[in-house]
Amino acid sequence: MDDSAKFDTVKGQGGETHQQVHHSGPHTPEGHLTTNQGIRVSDNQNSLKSGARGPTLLEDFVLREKIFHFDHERIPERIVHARGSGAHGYFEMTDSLADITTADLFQRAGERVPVFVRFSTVAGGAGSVDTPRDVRGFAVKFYTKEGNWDLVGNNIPVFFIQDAMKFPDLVHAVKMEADRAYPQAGSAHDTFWDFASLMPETTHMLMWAMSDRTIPRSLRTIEGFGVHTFRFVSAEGKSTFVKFHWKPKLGLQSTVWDEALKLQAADNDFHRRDLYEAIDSGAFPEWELGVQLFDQALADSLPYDVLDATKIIPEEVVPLRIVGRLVLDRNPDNFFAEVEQVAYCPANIVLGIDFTNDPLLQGRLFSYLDTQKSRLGTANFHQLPINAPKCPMRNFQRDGQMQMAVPKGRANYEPNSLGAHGEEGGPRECPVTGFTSFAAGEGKDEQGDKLRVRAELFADHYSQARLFWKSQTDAERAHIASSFVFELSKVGLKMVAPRMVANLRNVDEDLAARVASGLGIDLPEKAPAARAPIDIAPSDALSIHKNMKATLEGRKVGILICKDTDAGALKTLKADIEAAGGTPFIVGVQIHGIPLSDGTKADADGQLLGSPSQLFDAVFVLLSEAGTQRHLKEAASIEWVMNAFGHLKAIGHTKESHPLLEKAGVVHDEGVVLADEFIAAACKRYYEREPSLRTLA
Ligand code: HDE
Repeated sequence: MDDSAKFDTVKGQGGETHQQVHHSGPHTPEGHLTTNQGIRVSDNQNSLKSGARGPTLLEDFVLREKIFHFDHERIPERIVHARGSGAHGYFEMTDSLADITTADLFQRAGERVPVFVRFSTVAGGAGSVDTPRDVRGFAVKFYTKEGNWDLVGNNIPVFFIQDAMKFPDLVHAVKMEADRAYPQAGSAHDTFWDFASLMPETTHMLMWAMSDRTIPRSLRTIEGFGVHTFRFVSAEGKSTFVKFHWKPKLGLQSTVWDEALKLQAADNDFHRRDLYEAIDSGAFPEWELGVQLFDQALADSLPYDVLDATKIIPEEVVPLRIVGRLVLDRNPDNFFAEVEQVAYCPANIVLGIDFTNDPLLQGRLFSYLDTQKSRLGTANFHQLPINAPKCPMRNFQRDGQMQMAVPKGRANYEPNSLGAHGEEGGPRECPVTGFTSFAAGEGKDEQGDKLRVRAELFADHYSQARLFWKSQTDAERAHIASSFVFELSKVGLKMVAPRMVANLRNVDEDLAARVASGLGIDLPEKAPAARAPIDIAPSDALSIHKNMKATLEGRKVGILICKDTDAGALKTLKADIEAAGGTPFIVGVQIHGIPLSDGTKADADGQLLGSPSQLFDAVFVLLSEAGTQRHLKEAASIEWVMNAFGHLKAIGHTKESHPLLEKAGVVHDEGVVLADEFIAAACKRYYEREPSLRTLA
């Protein structure tokens, strides 16, 4: 039904005017607007006044309530990971782990568990852009039949620091600087690199952060990692260590740095929109869940510590076992109620899963519950629909601000004998099915005197940074070295860049030399290493380029058309893109009624100025001869083509469009093709083009 409203100004009896509204919407009692007390509202346009031009009356409870509620709409944003997007979906077990864990969700292959997932950037505020260079959060709440399990991970398998004690320092250093309140949402500034260069344990994570992992093309093309080592516990009480990995069905795909920068101007909500539109169109994002399973003997045999969150276990050492899939198939109904109020907590675990002594994880077990109280204002935040478990929940906790539940009876303590007197005595603990913690402590140094120390192998800060570097392709190495140069070039404190390069010499001499030369500084002396790095065999899983998929599925193709674009060619191109699983997006100088070659008219999906080519995975220039002449004088069209080329994308074109490509500086290579080769070409990016386009370190 058309619910549109029309405003009219009408004269009252005394000659005064009223702003009146005529609704064509429903006039059923359910359709009536009310106050929060359920009082029907007669006029939602005008406040109550004493006379048409007289003072507004304090007694106007309708106005006061409306403004009062509005004044309190905001809640504190998350201290980190404030900018995020979320979706509902399900996790489906495909390979039972019943022999390894009693966790209910891992028992029966084929069974589904509802989930809510929130992706985020780390450093920026809630209103910041989606595409800065930053780690992405990947938090999953599983509403299992035996309680909620939150796997609160990131898209990088390691972390900057080893001990929770350093987290506030790390976050203060990376967020906008304390006195000037900039830069927003980026690590390329003094305080971050000052801290990082003084903390060699950050080096491994810095390698990942400077790689294209932190400038993903889409949230649908990132991996996710639980980061810490957790435990599975079997029915016999046996513990197996586990690391969790999410692998995207679409493969990995990142942008290039110049593209990420330009995306910040083109679309602040690039990732949020991409996720929403994919789900809305039925192209449901999907990941596989892989687990690395190992025992204490294997952990003891490794040259690094499995309790150290700055270390991975290469998949070549402990292979991934794929046990399930995650599908996101429903957008939130309300962003605030769901995405903003969802309260993840790594301490939310279920029977069959347990923690380890990772000192970073242990700190997180306190922090998340604590922060929710300050964000959501009450200890009863678990009652919000997005946070409440979908299985029975009962205990003797009572009262508190915003208590929504209405517990019945006298029994709010235990033990009690009220049940015996014909009253409801309330729930009781169950030693058989209740959560029991793994007795733990079987690893070296896992028990002993109270000490403020770190375990011995934590002191190796460089071996895995080196492993990461060695596992990259040449193109990826050039991006990593260039990112170090970009970020350190933004640092004003003179001692920081040499200190950082001195650390990098422990990772790889070539990397350090390239960064020093890119910065134009002398190679500093190598920093002393707390523990001499060792060589570890490279791992293909660490490279983005070795894990990309040549596909158009889930990708967007921009098609630039003009007044007399060939109608048949446009139709075929759109159909071919759709058949390959991609989304065509027509771009025109004007958006409505563009006359095509056969006299029919087309509408564009976006106007040229608002639809620069960084929004697309590949582009097609579908111009006529006359159209090309007009576009040669259109700066936005020249940039459209030039940036598509510079961002290493496939460019399809008509023969007639050729002069525009020339003017944009396009050099013909494998990715610059006519219509018949376009679909195959559009499935990938052309990284080999890059050295001829820009100076890389
Ligand atoms: Fe977090 N982290 N974190 N973190 N983190 C928060 O919790 C914290 C860490 C991660 O979408 C906060 O609800 C400490 C590692 C994600 O809502 C806060 C330490 C990893 C999210 C907090 C860490 C993460 C958060 C802020 C070191 C990857 C967003 C608001 C001891 C495994 C969740 C909130 C969402 C959010 C604390 C380290 C991931 C302040 C103290 C390691 C994905 O509680």
